[in-house]
Amino acid sequence: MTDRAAPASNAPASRPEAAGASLQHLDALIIGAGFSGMYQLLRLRDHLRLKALVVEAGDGVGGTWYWNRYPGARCDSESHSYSYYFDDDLVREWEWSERYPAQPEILRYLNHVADRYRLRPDIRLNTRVTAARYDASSNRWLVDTDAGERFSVQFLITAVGCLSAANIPDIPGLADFAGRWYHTGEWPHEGVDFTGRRVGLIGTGSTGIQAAPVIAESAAHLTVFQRTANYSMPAHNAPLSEEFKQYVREHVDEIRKVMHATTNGHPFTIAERSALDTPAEQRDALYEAAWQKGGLQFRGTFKDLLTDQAANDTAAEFIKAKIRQIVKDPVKAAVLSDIDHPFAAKRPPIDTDYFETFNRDNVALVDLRASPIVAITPQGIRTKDALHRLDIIVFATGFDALTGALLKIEIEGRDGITLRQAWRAGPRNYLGLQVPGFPNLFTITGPGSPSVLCNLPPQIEQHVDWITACIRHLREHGIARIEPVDEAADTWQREVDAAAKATLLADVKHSWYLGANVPGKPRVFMPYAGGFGRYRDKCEEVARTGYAGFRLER
Ligand code: N01
Repeated sequence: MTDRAAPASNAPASRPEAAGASLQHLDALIIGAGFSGMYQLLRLRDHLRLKALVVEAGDGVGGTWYWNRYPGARCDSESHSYSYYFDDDLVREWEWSERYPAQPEILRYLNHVADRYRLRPDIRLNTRVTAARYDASSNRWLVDTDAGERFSVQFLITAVGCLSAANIPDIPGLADFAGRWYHTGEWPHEGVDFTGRRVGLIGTGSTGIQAAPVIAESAAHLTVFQRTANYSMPAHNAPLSEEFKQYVREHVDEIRKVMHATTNGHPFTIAERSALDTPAEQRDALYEAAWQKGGLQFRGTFKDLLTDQAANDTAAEFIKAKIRQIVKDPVKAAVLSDIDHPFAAKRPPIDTDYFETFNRDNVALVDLRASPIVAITPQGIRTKDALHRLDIIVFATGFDALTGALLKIEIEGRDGITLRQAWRAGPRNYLGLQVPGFPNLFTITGPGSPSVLCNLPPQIEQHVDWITACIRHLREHGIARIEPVDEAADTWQREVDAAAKATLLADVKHSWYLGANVPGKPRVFMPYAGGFGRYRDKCEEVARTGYAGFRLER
């Protein structure tokens, strides 16, 4: 199937000249031109023939991959699965060069998609949505942008990404720092030259672990500030062989089916065997094989790694032993392997020479648990025990995940209730797709959906397809408004909680899955941990039964 026969653009052709310009009427407005916004545009415009527009703050498409240009930025999902699968021709014609695609290649891919499906005329760049208010009398959303434009739309769809609102810690003295500082998620497009510089890197999540080895290569000196030690497995990234590329071209349907059925939307399954029922020697051999293979597949070695602490301990001990083996300095090795959470209960990073980097003469490690940051001074970072002199500080401190980007927009629903007020105690919605009190607002990969626990492109496609089918249903049945009922949202919230509690994920108190990385954020486990396959089934059942749990009004 191909979507190439797109109609000509049907959105307002150009930006009205002045602020305060007249209201522009559309069927749907989509916020964000990343993986989700672009696919949603394609579906609404070319399949439902709606008048739809994407509004995007950046000056290019790509979303998260437009902004995250930090050194070493690379996807942890394998390239052949970090792709759209809605069009077999697209899968077959695009050739990824490496097992894990680097940021520039992903951005090229997304630009290719924008061109191939002629999406650009219906994407308004350099424009940020600032506010959206639901007007009950007209059943329209009134959407304001920072360019002074106002849109009136029936459907408002957020495609703002789960990890797009940068979390910059409020450390006293940052404004006085004499050097330069950057957050990895808002990286300068011209790059940063570390040559001859003393660099401080705060954060050892997936991003910090990718960035450290690359920064260390060009910087005069790198100090890694670690608050929480982390597991990481080697990526074993490499160019893709011609045989593998051919395999992908010939197995598109099979790969898609595996991704749709598995817990995390990856193209590999979780083994049926239990870690505890496997003799220790055999177990270690299986871990070793998974370590040599590399990547997130390590999680799939045994079925009980995320549900049984004792099973998890076997994987944790294996990885900690690897860290101690790789890192030569016993003090650094002890700090790096002093990990206090179960393996994969926080998002496990994968790396290229992360632990090896600490064997370099120009790399130091600061244990912030032992010596916390007190302040940033003009000269650098002062911890309880020392002043670390720096020219550049890199914040690899993550994101206000899942809710941050949504709450940056002033969204006001029915009866004047804002999303911020509705979510004061944490996000509450139905299926991660719709919020009670906010009719005709859809949140692609919102909290309450598998989202960040999943390889994102398949989860995005599933959400976009569901939203598209839902809007088609509304139109075909003369329904003007859809909104979840409170009971459905409450029941779903309980399911999200129960799914998390059935795993070890909910026990990690310092996890951003719980909002713990952002001071003052409600501590609520946000993504749905029941598995992508189960979640898909649930969404399909809801649609099949005439959108049970939603109120549909003419
Ligand atoms: O962010 P993180 P990330 N003082 O929140 C530390 C995706 N991603 O950008 O654990 C000192 O995981 C914080 O410490 P702690 C992927 O889903 C995808 O690395 O909170 N330290 C932690 O070490 C990933 O999971 C790809 O105690 C502070 C680090 O900063 C997600 O993005 C590639 C601090 C933040 O780690 C987020 O990863 C890269 C403070 N005040 C990332 N505040 C792909 O492949 C925070 N930290 C698609």
